[in-house]
Amino acid sequence: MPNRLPENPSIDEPTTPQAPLPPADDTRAPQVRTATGTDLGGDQTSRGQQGEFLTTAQGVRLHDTDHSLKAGDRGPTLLQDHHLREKITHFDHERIPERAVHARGTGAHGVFQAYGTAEKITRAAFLKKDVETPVFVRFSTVLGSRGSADTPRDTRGFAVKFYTSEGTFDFVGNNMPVFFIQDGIKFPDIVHSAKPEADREIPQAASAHDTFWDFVSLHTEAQHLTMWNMSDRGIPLSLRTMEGFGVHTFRLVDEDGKTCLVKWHWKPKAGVHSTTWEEAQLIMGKDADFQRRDLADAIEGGHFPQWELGVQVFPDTEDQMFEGIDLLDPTKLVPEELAPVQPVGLMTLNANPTNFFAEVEQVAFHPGHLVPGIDIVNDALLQARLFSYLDTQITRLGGPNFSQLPINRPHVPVNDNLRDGYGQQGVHSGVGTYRPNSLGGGNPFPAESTDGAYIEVPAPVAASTKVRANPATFDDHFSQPRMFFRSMTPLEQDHIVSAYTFELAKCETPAIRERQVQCLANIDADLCARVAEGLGLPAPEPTVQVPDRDPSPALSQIGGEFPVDGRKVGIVCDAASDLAAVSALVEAAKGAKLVPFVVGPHGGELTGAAGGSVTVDKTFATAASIEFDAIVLAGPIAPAKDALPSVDSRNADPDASRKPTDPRIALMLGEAFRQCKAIGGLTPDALGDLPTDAKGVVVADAASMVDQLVPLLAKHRAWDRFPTTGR
Ligand code: HDD
Repeated sequence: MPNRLPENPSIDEPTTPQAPLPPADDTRAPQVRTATGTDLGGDQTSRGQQGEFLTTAQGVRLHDTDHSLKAGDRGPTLLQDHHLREKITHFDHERIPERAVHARGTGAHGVFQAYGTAEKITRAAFLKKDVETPVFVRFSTVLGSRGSADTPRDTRGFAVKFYTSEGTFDFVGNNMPVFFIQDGIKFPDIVHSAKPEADREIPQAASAHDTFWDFVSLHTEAQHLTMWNMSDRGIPLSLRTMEGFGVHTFRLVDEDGKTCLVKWHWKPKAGVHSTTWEEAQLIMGKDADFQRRDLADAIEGGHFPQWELGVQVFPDTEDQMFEGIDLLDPTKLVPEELAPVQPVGLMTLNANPTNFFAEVEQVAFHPGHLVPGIDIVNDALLQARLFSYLDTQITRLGGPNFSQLPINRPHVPVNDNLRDGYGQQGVHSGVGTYRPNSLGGGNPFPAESTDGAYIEVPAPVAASTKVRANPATFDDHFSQPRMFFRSMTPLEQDHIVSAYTFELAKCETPAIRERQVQCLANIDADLCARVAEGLGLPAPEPTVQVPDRDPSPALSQIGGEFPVDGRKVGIVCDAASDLAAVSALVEAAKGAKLVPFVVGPHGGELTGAAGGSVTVDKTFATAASIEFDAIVLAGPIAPAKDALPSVDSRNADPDASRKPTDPRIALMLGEAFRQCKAIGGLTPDALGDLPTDAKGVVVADAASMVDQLVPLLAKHRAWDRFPTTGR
């Protein structure tokens, strides 16, 4: 938690006026600029909170904000109480419309440092060697409303605002490299189908319902992204463990005007990790803010999340095809085996928002916010997006001047002829608000390429006829979902089978289930047969000929070892545990950059029966398996007096008090075991009946426990605990 209190705070309400506290170290956003890019100086909260006294919005000091003005202390409230009306009226208007999609999200500030490797393909200044550019990132789910949980099965938004020296560049991507539709005109259709159903507005933040599967089974170009959603990519563990993709192909242009085509990738340094579906559902019940909290805690704890930005580069050919893949088709990816991702820079998130509404809620991204050196292609999905974002933001942010909001202000001088409108913050001087003019001395002047002007690449436009149609190269809807499924490990395939079976079993209309099973038959016979079996349906024959593509092992997220910075370890103990060993383990975990949490039977200080003491971070009542990447039992854990009796046979054991029979701890341990998390015991009997020879279970003393846990955490989970779990 950020330190929100002064040193040695009194528990009583302060009586002496004090200046407002500055933001905590991890919540210092970049400095506020005016609409013309001038640095306002000072702290970004300074305009919101100044001086030590409470005032009205007009700056008049207030004597009382706790009582409305009444005709006698038992009398009616007087209409003349302006402070009452100002306070309530402002409150009544505090909420703005949530985003039509991506309403649920969180954000952080950071910095992007370029390696210089992209200099040969783009003139973009922020990609030149060692240039550092401030960024603001917003991660989001797509379907849920603003107050929905963080961990539903869904695509995640991955939007990055680069405040570059040439103006703002927005990367508005997702954690999946493909999209549901090939043309933006279908966006309202996919969103209407996936959002809660129109009659009862259920289910919230879930695709497991009739209208979604009705649409994707009829509109088969959606099958590829649907496959990604049904895979582990649809349930990321943390925002820190997600990849990001620009989805569309973009055109880069170098200093000499030479162009190439690219696809953007963000690769998390922490690796790509997901929850299991059981875990995701537990999290939704126990901590709706799980990923928001995880990101903020990691930044506050100094475990700054990092992603490398990379590009797949393709020649800018006339047909814009690469290895038989149409680069204008956003439902297709290019396997990394065919075009490796080349790193061009590193992003580090290092500061939490100071004010969630001002920054995360009001930030406005737009895929058309481009800088010199980056241009677009004729992808019909992207072209519709170029219209949609500005349009929606005018409603959401109450008028056309939202680029003047602190979080949206460019970090370079702005000199436009845009004037007036709701929410105008600038006090523009002069009358020459048009071009050409002589009354303003001709200002502002158009810039040349040599002045850093953005000039569209003069790409040829094929002479053609007006049509509402897709090219024939967009027709194949099944070869890439097939490639994706066949690129997965057996474990990941199990997860996909379970996800389809779960989601389709939730559909109430049999014809929709059957139609989707037919789509699966076109993708892969084994996948189809297994899902059909789970649904109690026959597995149909394919109806279309689908070309086979080589599998792309890079699509699998199982395997590899990653840094363990910021991974969380719960250390469960009670007064009967060796608390000196617990303290030693806490220090050793911190030394390995892990985040230890002592879990004890009650809050405050825990004193050991044999001496020693530790501060409890979470209690048996509040801690849950989902909060930890690894759990260590210090043993012995006695049954809690207030806990429900366990059905576990160990209760009959006369030595039960020496084993972790507290039902809450038994539940936590059982879940962690099923979720293939690393589990440790500081003594041989600390784990009770848990099989200590199972994969990813270690018994070690405090001195060597961390050395044993780190390699397990580096692999994320001991997936080999259950050879094929189907979980
Ligand atoms: Fe979109 C928000 C990503 C297609 C219309 N989109 C939004 C956000 C992300 C994306 C990350 C949240 C930005 C934030 O945090 O504020 N959208 C994508 C990607 C797409 C995509 C990767 C396909 C490749 N979107 C897309 C289409 C349309 C939209 C085809 C409409 C034609 N998207 C919107 C929107 C949103 C939005 C309705 C809602 C809030 C906002 O824009 O500002 O305009």
